[in-house]
Formats: sequence, structure tokens, C-alpha cells
Amino acid sequence: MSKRALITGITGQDGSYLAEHLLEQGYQVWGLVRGQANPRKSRIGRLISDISLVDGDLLDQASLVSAVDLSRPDEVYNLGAISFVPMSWQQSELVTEVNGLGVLRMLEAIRMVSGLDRSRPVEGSGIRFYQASSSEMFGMVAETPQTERTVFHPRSPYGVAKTYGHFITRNYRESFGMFAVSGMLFNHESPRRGTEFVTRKISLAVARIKLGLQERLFLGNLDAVRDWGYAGDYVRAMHLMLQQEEPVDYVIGTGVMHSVRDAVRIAFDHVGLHWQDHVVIDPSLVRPAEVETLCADPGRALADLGWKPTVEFADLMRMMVDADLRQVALEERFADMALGASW
Ligand code: NDP
Ligand code: GDR
Repeated sequence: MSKRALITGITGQDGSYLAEHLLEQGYQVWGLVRGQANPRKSRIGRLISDISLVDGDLLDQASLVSAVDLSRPDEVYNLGAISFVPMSWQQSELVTEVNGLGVLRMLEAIRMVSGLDRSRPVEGSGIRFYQASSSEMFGMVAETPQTERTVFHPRSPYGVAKTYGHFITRNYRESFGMFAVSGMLFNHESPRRGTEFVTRKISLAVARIKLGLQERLFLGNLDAVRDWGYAGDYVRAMHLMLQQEEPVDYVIGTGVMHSVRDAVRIAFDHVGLHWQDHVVIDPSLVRPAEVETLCADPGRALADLGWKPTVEFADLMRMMVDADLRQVALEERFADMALGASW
């Protein structure tokens, strides 16, 4: 019998890679999709005949109970969130609801469908749960690199909400004996990354500048340092965490630091342009409380899970620029054809 997985956030970057990975492993995959005519369904368009979609929203408890009841999963991957950090200062209550209380609602849905009883704790559930925790919880870092034992000091409402999600996951593990774990994942990118995040913002702008469609790229803090990896690698770690004998939280990253300036330089160099001719600093893009530097120590995951990253940062940036060059050129060709057809 093949295993069944329910993924929230299936229309996002990680959800699409995870769905592909689980299908390759022989899983039956269910994806929670919210909203009417969700435009981001196109991200999983090529998988649509292989997966089952179920309506639901992390803001709506009953919809999560129905989703778990309908899909009867062996594993739930809670990737759904408002993931763009700056938005968490503009809509802090909404971000807290989705990224914080949404985790509680998902755990409650599993508890209810599994029939776990508050009065008889440590019962356990057959359903294994993965929570998408984040390096943003480390925020103003207490030590470098960050490990599973580093204390949290989140710097945004996003980070604070993720920290709640992290601890409530641990609490359900301890209270109900659930196999519930958090992956503390550092930044991971790909050609499917949203265009608001800095690596994709850079790769898309570089492609457009190279093709003569744009002149300048506005950025905020070029000195920010991150540990960036490839999303396709990181979803393998999520899956591995749920295959362990014991539920354990892991830090996942590459252990290598780069600045936003490095990302810019690598991307412009790749197409033979000088970044200084195009990049403009826009102070409005600097965050109210910045996370200056993050770097993972993934030692425990390497040892226990046998996981390791396969794509290094410069290759990742070049992969993203190449993908955007192809994508932008294709869009331009379609636009020309549409224009031609209208004459
Ligand atoms: P994306 O922004 O690409 O995807 C987020 C997903 O969450 C989308 O599918 C979105 O659906 C869904 N979502 C948003 N609001 C709700 C809601 N109210 N109910 C249900 N689903 C909702 O993020 P990523 O794929 O990059 O990240 C996946 C998860 O991992 C997130 O939780 C993120 O915070 C976390 N994370 C990401 C890291 C990264 O570097 N990528 C690093 C560490 C953690 P819709 O299409 O409807 O908007
Ligand atoms: P981050 O990713 O906030 O780390 O969260 P993002 O790519 O948005 O920012 C990384 C760093 O780049 C600096 N920066 C800019 N960022 C953006 N978006 N746009 C700019 O113009 C710009 N200029 C400089 C930022 O200040 C920041 O320091 C991502 C998300 O995927 C989260 O959901 C996830 O939890 C964390 O990674 C780990």
C-alpha cells in the first residue's frame, strides 16, 4: 500500500518540489488549496492529474479537519504560510493568524481526526506531522553558526509567529505523543521562487536587463548575509525527517554564508554586465529590524538523516538567471505573436 501525504502550501515553491519528490517515492499526494480560482495553481499544473486537491485554509479549523478526514494521510507537511517577511510588519495580525495559529489548527485537526484525548495524554497518532520552521526564528543570532540548541531571538512578526508554530509543534509532541517535528530551514531558492524574494528579484531583473527590457534594479540592504541553498534539496530533508524512528527537530542549511552583494555580483557577471551600472539602493526596502546574518550548522542532519545539499550558491544563482532568461524570452515571443495576431 502506498503512503498518503497531505501538503499545505502545495502551490508554493516548496510545495511543488515536495509533491514531485513524494510522487517519485510512490506516495499518493493530496494538496490543500485555498481560495476561489487560485492563480498559483498553475505552479502545480503539470502535476494536476497525479495529485488530489482539497479546499481549505489555515484560517479555518473546520476545513482542516475535513481535509485530514478526506485525505486520511500518513504524513502531513505544513508548508502553508505568508512567507514574505516584510509583509509581516504591514499585516502582522494576519501573518500571526496564518503562520502561528494556523499551525495549532493543523495540529488540532490531526488530533481530532485521530481521536487523541486531552484527558489521556501521550496516546500518539498514526499521522506524522512536519512543521516548516525557519532560520528567521534565530533572528539576532546568539552564536554562529546556528544549531538546534541556539536560542531564538526573532526580529519580525513573521519570525515571532514561526517561533510560536515551532513550540506548539513540540508541545503537541510532548502532550499527545504525536510524531510532530520542525525543520528549521535556512533560505532556499530555485527558479520557482516568488519574485519578491531577493535572489529571484535579482535573477529576473538581470534577465530583463540583459534582454533590454529594464535598466535598473532597486534593492535594500546589500550587506545582509544568508545561508542560501537549493529548494529541491531541502524538500528531501523534510521527507527524511518524517522517516526517522524518533521525532527530532533539525537545522537544515549549507553552512556557507554569502551577502546580497555576492548574489548581485554573481548574477550580473554571469551575463557579462557590471552590477554597479544597474543597482540602485532604495532605503525604503531596508527592514525596520533586519536579520543581518544567518548561517546553519547542519551537522546533526548530515549525521542522522544522511542528507546533504547538492547545489552550491554560485551555481544556484546562475541556474536562476538562466531560467529567467528563457522565461522572459518566451514571454516576449508570445507578446510579439499576440501583437502580430492583432494586426
Ligand atoms: P511560498 O510563499 O512559495 O508558499 C507559501 C504557500 O502557503 C502557498 O502555497 C500559499 O498558498 C500558502 N498559504 C498562504 N496562506 C495560506 C492560508 N491562509 N492557508 C493555507 N495556505 C496558505 O513559500 P515557500 O514554498 O518558499 O515556503 C514554504 C514554507 O516554508 C513556508 O511556511 C515558509 O514560511 C517556510 N520557510 C521557507 C523558507 C524558504 O527559504 N523558502 C525557509 C524557511 C521556512 P496560495 O497560493 O493560496 O497563496
Ligand atoms: P528572507 O528572504 O527575509 O531571508 O526570508 P528575502 O529574500 O526576502 O531577503 C533576504 C535578505 O535580502 C535583503 N534584501 C532584500 N530582500 C528583498 N526581498 N528585496 C530586496 O530588494 C532586498 N534588498 C536586500 C533582506 O533585507 C534580507 O536581509 C526568506 C523567506 O523565504 C522566509 O519565509 C524564510 O523563513 C526565510 O527566508 C528563511
